[in-house]
Amino acid sequence: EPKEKVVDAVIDSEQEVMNPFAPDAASVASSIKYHAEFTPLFSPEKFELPKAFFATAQSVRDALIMNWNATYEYYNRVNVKQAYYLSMEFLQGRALSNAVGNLGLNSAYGDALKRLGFDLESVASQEPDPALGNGGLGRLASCFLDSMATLNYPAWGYGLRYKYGLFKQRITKDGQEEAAEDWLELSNPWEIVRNDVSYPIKFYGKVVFGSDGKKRWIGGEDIVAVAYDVPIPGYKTKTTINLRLWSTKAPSEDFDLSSYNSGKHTEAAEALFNAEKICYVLYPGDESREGKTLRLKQQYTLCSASLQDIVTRFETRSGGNVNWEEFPEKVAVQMNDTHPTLCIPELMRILMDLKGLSWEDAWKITQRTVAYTNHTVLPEALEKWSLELMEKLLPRHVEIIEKIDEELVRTIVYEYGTADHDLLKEKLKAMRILENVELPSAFADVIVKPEILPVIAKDTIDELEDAQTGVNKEQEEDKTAVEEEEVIPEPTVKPPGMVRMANLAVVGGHAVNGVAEIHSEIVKQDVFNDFVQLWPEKFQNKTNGVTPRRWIRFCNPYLSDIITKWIGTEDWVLHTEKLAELRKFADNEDLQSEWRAAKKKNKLKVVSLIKERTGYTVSPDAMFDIQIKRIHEYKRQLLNILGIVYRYKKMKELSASEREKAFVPRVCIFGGKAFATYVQAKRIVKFITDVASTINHDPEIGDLLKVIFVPDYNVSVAELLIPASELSQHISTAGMEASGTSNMKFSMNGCVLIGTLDGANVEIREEVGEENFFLFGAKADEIVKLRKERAEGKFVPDPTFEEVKKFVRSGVFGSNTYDELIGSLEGNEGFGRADYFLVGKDFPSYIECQEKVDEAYRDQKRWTRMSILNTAGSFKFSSDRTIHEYAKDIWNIKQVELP
Ligand code: B1N
Repeated sequence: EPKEKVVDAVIDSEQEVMNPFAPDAASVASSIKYHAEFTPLFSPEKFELPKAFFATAQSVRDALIMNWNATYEYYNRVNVKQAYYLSMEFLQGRALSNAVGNLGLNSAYGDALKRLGFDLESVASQEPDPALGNGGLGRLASCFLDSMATLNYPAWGYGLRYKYGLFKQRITKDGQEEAAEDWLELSNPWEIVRNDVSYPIKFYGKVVFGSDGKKRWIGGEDIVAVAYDVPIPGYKTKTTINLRLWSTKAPSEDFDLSSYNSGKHTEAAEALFNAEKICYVLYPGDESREGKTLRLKQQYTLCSASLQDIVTRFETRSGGNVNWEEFPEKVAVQMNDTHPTLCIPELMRILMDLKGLSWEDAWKITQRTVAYTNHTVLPEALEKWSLELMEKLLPRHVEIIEKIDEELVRTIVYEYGTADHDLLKEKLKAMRILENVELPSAFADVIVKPEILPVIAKDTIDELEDAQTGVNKEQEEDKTAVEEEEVIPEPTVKPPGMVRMANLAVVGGHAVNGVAEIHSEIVKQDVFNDFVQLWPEKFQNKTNGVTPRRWIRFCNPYLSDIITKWIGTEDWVLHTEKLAELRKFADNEDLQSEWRAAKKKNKLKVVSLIKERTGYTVSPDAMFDIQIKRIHEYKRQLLNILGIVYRYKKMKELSASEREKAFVPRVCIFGGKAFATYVQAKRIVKFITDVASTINHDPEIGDLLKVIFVPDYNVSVAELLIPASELSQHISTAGMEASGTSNMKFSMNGCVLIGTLDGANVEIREEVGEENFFLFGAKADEIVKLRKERAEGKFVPDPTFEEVKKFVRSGVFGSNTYDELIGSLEGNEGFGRADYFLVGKDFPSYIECQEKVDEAYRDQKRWTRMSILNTAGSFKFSSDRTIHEYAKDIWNIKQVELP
């Protein structure tokens, strides 16, 4: 540690301005003052917290730019193979503390700010939390960037610079309300606009033949994508990688000056708005036709701008002699879910139409370059685009997709032959990229004997139509019977042609991976089973991970100090397997009491947060029981809140002294946003807040039970809640949560999990030991059978479940009887599928499991041991491990340390 010089905080030499990040407090203070004065965003007369934040960030950014430049220059010089992570979402969270921590400048910045009359923590909390993502998928992308930089992997992220991030959530008496999240309002100190890095993006138009006989796409609408770079520092390394976010604008000539001068102001600016609106909001609602077009434009903008940039970099680094075959030796493109799947036809188009390669060569290169990560098996989340819409917006890409589909059909016919029609039909139905589209006529001549082609084609189309309209064979037969009697006219509407993005991603890439072992198995055995039979070698598992920097070291300094003290080194931040050394101290009384004290300090911070955000006062001595994630029926916040209601009912049945003996005091905390148009999810939010206001105001209950819904859950809130958690809930219907990543963060922070055998829970339980995990509920392989029984009315609900529903309906939580919510658990008329998520089925085992939780918590020694063993056993879930696996098994890139 450099000794501090006591100097007046003024800019006293040229040297300090030029070198504002020398790690001593004096020069840091000068640098902050310099930025407050010379790169101002506020007026000069006052120096208050917001200004302190921006000046501090600008000062840190100087260091990041220097390291960014050095990193980029070196990668250029040695022409390394680079990986590119394309994602529609990056959920970065605040950057200041993370950057200062990664650079190892905590004490320098802390001291410097003290001299200027501030403290680092309050300065850091001024930063808006950029929410360019919805949940786990976006946060995973951000954890990956941290690991790539930390491990010195030459890798970049590519995304979109949304003007408005995920909406701000307000909780009112009517439930959730959404407001725009204007995170750029005061400008973003971390981004660097690259005015020299921009690419044309086209939409609509038509395909023509050029004079060379090659196809060309003439766009009907032209916009420009401009690069904004966000430097991503690694921990204790000079390597600083890049998150390049695209922003869209109209070409400057598109402003119609003559319309403007003639008073038509809105018309004059129409083209500008049309281009800029592409990057206005993250995931705009896609119910309307407009919404859909916009989302597709966003996806294409990301793919086209990024690939143009990547191709340009490849050409530049190749010097005068470009050898396209080497492209996959220099470039790996990872598609974060199917959202960037247009990368496949876009790279094909660039290589063929612009670089003159043949289909065969372009296809080989594309396949070797791209890979696809699947993040969900929920059928409604598997992306499909209307062929008609896509044809209008991207005519050349649709030609390419049709050709890929045709080649796939050829492969399928070749593989399965034409002898077994049923098998062939089934395969075509499951595997084709195009849905509800006739078989390409071309393949008839090559593969299939002409006389049987029409048979296959017609039957296949019939089946596809059935699948689209959801009519199954038995219903079909029923209908025919009715038709014979009543002569109902044949429906004439043909189901619309669709492009199945996941099938395209599987066919066009060289690797497909799931995000936890159980999920990857479901992907192989179920969702993409037909493709596995063709190309088993493509399919892999890459269990997710989270960065231990943000998710332990920086968010939980109290626990970090204890870990470092007992392990004897801080190396665990980079080598999490060292956390396992804590195991041998799990029963040590000194460690145990330090461990509990740290938890208590973190809980006290949350007590203040809750007071500030909700007005409720909660006791730091109660167990903190937390469920924070997007609100979704499959995640079963409803199971949690019904469990709480049941607990409340039981409490009310006892006398005060019995109550205190029977129950461990709990603060049950929820956080999460519901998609704005997801009605059932919003009802769940409303129900939780109603239950909260009844219980929290019940004087008989007091500190024995409190229910808190923390509004506007985001990364910063998670950074406070997770370190304070003692029990956390990961209770999805088995088989539905691909992985989950907060489960990993909780476990790392010494929180014990209650959960089903789903996603990464399975592996967490294996690692921390089954006695340190509260397991309940049906298993993934039982779900289909259970749902069938449920639908056939064979399910006999447990009395506890009937009891809790009756209690809710009795009006304890206000006049509302929650007919839609409770009805959905029973499959009543108009309330949808009968308890599709099996809340009723799992309810008794959940309640029983929660009783075991209480019992374990009463014995604080046992509980603390479980807590320590969670941290100790969580080391596998560092995103460093995940990134090493991607680098080795999919990207084939090497770590490159800067000289
Ligand atoms: O991805 C996470 C997993 O840990 C979660 O289990 C999984 O639910 C999440 C469409 C998604 N899957 N799919 C999405 C996000 C945005 C969108 O527009 C789908 N998110 C997940 C990381 O692997």
